[in-house]
Amino acid sequence: MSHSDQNCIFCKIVAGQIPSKKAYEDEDLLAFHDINPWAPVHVLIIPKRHIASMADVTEAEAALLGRMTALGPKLMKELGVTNGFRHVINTGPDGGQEVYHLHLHVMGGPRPWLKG
Ligand code: DGP
Repeated sequence: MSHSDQNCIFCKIVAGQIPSKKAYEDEDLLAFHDINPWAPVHVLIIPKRHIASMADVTEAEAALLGRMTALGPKLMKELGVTNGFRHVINTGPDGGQEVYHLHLHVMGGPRPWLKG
């Protein structure tokens, strides 16, 4: 699995070649606000390393996935979300995935936006 994909939008965000509104960054993870939010607060948490989708995740990525998942509540709290939030990962064409760099959507804020 390659470290980065030169055609990948999110790898370009990791590299600073495309600007983003960052919410968190460390050695392995980056979180930034979604450009097309579905909720009042909508961040994407991604691994910096290029992993195309959940279909490519193995047990070797378990700790990374755990860190991504646990970062969601911390960011929601920091961003003022106090009444609950939603974690979503879209995978593949039938899963509605548009960007093929693994990302966890974390969405919160007042509920009218939530249909499903
Ligand atoms: P998905 O359908 O799960 O692959 O969602 C991809 C999300 O990525 C979608 O909600 C919009 C967001 N997105 C796409 N391009 C950019 C970008 O250049 N910047 C930011 N901040 N978000 C992006």
